Amino acid sequence: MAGRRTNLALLALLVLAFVTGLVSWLVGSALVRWVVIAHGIVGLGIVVLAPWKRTIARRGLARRRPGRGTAIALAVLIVSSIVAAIIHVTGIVRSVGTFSPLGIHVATAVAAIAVGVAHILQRPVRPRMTDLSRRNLLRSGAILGAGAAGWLALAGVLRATGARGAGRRMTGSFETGSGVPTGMPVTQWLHDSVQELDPASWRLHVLDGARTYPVDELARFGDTLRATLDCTGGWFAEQEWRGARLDRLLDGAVGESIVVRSVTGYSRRFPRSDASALLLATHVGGAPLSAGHGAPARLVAPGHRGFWWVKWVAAIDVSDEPWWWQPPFPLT
Ligand code: HEM
Ligand code: HEM
Ligand SMILES: Nc1nc2c(c(=O)[nH]1)N[C@H]1C(S)=C(S)[C@@H](COP(=O)(O)O)O[C@H]1N2
Ligand SMILES: [Mo]
Repeated sequence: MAGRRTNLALLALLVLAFVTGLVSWLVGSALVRWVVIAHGIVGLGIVVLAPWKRTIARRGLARRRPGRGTAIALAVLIVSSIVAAIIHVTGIVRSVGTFSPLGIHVATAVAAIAVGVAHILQRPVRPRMTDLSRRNLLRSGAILGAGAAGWLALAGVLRATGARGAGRRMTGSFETGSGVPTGMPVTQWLHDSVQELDPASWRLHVLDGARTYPVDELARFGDTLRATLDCTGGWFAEQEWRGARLDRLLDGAVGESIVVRSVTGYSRRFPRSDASALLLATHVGGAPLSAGHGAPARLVAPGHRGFWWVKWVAAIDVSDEPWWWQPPFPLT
């Protein structure tokens, strides 16, 4: 049955799209380029299968039975997600009210995975050993090949038309306010709110408060770093940051990981050996940080997506837990 194989291929592509999408937020190194490209190819592979799935859906819809609503909801979510993704990629529309095409893409994709599980439970497909035949593997290769052709065609059209989307970073983010800190969006991960802290009374607590620093003392370290803040919301900015390197603040402290905690409770954990690459910034672009961007001090974590760049830092400690002993994404 061609329908069965199409459904199984869709399942594989959906899982791969979901995984590569999430991994593209977790990888900070240059490897992210390949993850993002793989994500695009897999996602467009789903579009390639659309004509076959349309036939299956039409046949299925003709037989009214329970599970129909789930199937239709899934179709609406997947189509919305892919349309939003392509709008994001072109850069033609950057916001729809308070939403961004990328935000809509990810939200509908996450919802589609949940509804997709229900759809598969209501319309089960039993895999067979022969699904892994040479012939079917070649067919899978052809789907990915068509997805790759689609990806190249889209990239070519963007370049030829000079669309904004052609000039994005390897993560897919758009340049916004490089060298102009006031031009950077103020972004919170989930529901933190901007903290207005009094720099005169604020203190950084290091190593369980064994060392405390007022903001001007941190600024006097004078360590500078050019680094790119790249938010998973789809924008990035390169700035000149100034403050104190963590290897200087943590000099002599022994442990597996460094925990950087915000006054809001938001925190991230890094390998102890990363200290010299991390900066606790008090200044950006030659001026003190604004409240929105994390004053009196915020972390600068080159090679990590924005959600690692803890704002309104309260404390920096070392711990015996390994750095990966934390949720992959912040939970607040
Ligand atoms: C892009 C994701 C998918 C969308 C948008 C989608 C949508 C639909 C729709 C609209 C129908 C017809 C409604 C009905 O049967 O009542 C349907 C039927 C069906 N779907 Fe999906 N589906 C998707 C993925 C999958 C996957 C991954 C599987 C299984 C691995 C699957 C298995 C089936 C089966 C077995 C039917 C019934 C076909 C028939 O009875 O003729 N679908 N799907
Ligand atoms: C059902 C799952 C998903 C599908 C079918 C899907 C599909 C797509 C498609 C077709 C594109 C356009 C690719 C291109 O032309 O370059 C895209 C882009 C993108 N998706 Fe997804 N996606 C899914 C889930 C996710 C998730 C869970 C995330 C993040 C957590 C994500 C993040 C992104 C990003 C950042 C882009 C822009 C990449 C670029 O700039 O090329 N996606 N997605
Ligand atoms: N305390 C705290 N720090 C945080 C966040 C947050 O929600 N709370 N959001 C992070 C995210 S997702 C990003 S992209 C950057 C954004 O920095 P900006 O607002 O200075 O542009 O801050 C990070 N630091
Ligand atoms: Mo972010």
